[in-house]
Amino acid sequence: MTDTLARPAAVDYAATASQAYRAALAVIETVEPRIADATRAELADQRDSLKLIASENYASPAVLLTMGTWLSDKYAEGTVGHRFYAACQNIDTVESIAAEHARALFGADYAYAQPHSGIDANLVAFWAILAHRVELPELAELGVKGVNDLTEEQWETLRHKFGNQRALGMSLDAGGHLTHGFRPNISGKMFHQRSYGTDPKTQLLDYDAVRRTAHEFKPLVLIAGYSAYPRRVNFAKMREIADEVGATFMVDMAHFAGLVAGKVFTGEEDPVPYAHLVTTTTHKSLRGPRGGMVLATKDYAEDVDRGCPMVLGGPMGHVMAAKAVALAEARTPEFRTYAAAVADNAKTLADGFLRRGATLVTGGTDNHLVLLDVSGYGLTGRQAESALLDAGIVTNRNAVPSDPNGAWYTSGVRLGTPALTTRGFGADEFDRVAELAVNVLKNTTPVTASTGMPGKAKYALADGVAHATKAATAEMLAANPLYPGLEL
Ligand code: DSN
Repeated sequence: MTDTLARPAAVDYAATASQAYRAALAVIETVEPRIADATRAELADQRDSLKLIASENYASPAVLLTMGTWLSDKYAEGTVGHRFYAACQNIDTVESIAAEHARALFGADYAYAQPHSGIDANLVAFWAILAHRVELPELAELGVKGVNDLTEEQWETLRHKFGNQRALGMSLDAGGHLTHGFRPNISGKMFHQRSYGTDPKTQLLDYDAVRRTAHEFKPLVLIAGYSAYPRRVNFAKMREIADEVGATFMVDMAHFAGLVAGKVFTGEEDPVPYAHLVTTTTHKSLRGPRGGMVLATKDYAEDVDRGCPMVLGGPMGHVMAAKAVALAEARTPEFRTYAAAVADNAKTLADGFLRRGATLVTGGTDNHLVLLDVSGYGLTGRQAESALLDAGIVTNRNAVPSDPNGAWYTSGVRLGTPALTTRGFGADEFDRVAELAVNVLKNTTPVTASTGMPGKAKYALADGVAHATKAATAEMLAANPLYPGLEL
């Protein structure tokens, strides 16, 4: 593990964390031993697993320990200094420190640390945009102060406008995210959505095509950001397009927030100077606690602050505290080294696949993930995901552009480097991961099921491959322990 246990402080970090966890588990055990057991089992499983899920990571013991306190017990709906409950002074302190670190780390005008997840962060941003762009100007034009002052006729007009807002985001099969206006998420009901894909030949973002669609569709919101696009985005170009059509520019940087924080994405690849609003989760490449956050320009700050109680339940003081600790960690030189290694390792992983004849969407990567097109092995993404898992390699299936197998079976497998880089994996290990994964895929054959979906659901992995792969990964995992020195 790279840096999260190494502290030149007076305390022995690993030994103290071990004591803390042992004590916590002993206390939990007195009430519900099965929960203590499951907690221990999860650590053992994570230690033994080759985690290549691009959206997962390992938060430091400092971050994790921060979540286990009585800050959880306080209701604090509202914002710092303006709460709907009394006695919120310590939650005010915690939320202010989290926001202070976020503003400094990302160079943002405003930071809102309350969202409980990425979906929540996006909802806060969407409502902020609607409030900012639609409600207030429209109400002023109608000469009324609030929604309750509207006549039935005025309300009808406004209601239709609210129901017909347009959002333009990246298509799911190109790597976009459900919360960017797609039907299974509430954003698909709040907005009329159109998506921009990628160039059919290069599979890269085609800014001219985005521009053409934006001019034709005239969205209220232009959304950039992805969960399965293995490349960087030029946010200056996207902002230019948003400005041309009068759209608010929103970036969901959940996947690559750690690369922005670690200054791997700078200049036009850093969304913060270009977007009106930037949303993120805090637990992916940023390596914090599970949660979300919104960064905004001054213009949108007041609207973002309406997040709770507009769409969020009471803020979680213990998680905001952990966000503050994680953001403090992300401001260290060690985190920059980590972020650079995440991107370098992804390149090594991609090169390892390409050298062994695999097909990668866009032909490579320049962020933290690679998207492997497994159709060349005669497999669906689902078969490949399952075979890799049988061999101890944890990935997730993912659609590729214009995927003939749809979003359930898919033709792709997504792999990311943030988690294993935290464990200390470097170039040698990631090249070996590519070698092992290719070997598994080459030794997997699709099997036609007797009922339903022929050839899509079943697979067979050649004898001995799973065992040999697990043995090889076990060696790498043992050499790069998760939370070294942490003993329960
Ligand atoms: N679930 C996250 C991912 O895996 O990319 C995004 O929401």
